Amino acid sequence: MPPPETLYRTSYEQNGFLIHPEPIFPTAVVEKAVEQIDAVRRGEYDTGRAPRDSPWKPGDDPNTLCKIEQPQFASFGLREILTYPALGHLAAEITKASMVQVWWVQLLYKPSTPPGLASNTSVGWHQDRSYWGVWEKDSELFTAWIGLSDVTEASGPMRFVSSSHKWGFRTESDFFEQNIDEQRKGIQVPEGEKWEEVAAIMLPGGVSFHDKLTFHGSGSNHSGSPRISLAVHMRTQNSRPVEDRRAGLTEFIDKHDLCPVIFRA
Ligand SMILES: O=C(O)CCC(=O)C(=O)O
Repeated sequence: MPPPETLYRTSYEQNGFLIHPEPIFPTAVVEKAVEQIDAVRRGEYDTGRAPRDSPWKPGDDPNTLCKIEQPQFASFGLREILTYPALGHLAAEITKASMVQVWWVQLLYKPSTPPGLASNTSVGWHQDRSYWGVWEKDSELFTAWIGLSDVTEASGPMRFVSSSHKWGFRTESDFFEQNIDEQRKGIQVPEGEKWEEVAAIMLPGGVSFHDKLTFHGSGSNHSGSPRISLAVHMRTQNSRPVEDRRAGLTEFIDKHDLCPVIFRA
C-alpha cells in the first residue's frame, strides 16, 4: 500500500481535486479562526488594517453570500491558520512543490437561507483561472478551501467536477451565477468525458484542494447554520506574474506577512 501522501498526490492529479474530510487543524485553531471571521464580518480589525475592497461589507444583508477579500490583512488570528504547518505540508505533498505561497484569500460565509426566502447564496460553476489573468498561463496555481463549520450536503458544499481540469481553459465560468443547474446545461462536456460531481463534505478543520482549471460551484445552504470557510489561493515556485507585474491580484506577493510562504523544501 503506498503511503497516504502518494495516494493524495495521485488522486489530486487524476481528479483535479483532493478532499481531506478529517480536520488537519486543532480544534482551538479552528475556533479562533471562526471568532476572527465573526470579528472581520463586524468590521473589527485587530491589525488596524481593513481587508481589500469586497463584494460584501460589514452591515450588508446577512442572508446573502458574504465574500471578503484578503481577510487576513485585518486579522492576526487568520494569519495563524494560514501558516499552520499541516496546510503547507499537504499543499506541497500534492503538488511536489519546493515552495508554496498563499497569494490571495477569500472569506466565504454562506448563511442558511431562512424558510420562505429565495436563496441567493449559490456559487456558479467556474474555473478559477478565468479570474487569474494576472498570472502567466502556465503558472502552477491552486486553491485550498478550509472548512470551519460542519460542511454537509445540506449546507451547500463545494462540488467539484471530476477530471475537468483536463478539459482545458474554458469560457463558461461565472462565479456569481445563481441558476447553476441552468448554467451547467451550457457547459460543453468534451467528447468521451462525463460531468461527474463530487461534494466536498468535511468536518470543521477539514480541507480540500483544487486545480486552477477544475470546474466547481455550490448550491444554497439549508442546514440551519452558516457554512464558514476560507478559500486560500496558492502558488508554487512554477508561477510568474504577467510581465512580473505587481498589480491587482499579484499586488501583495512580496509582502510575506500578508501573503505568507507556507512551505519551503
Ligand atoms: O465556497 C464555494 O462554494 C466556492 C469557493 C470557490 O469558488 C473557490 O474556493 O475557488
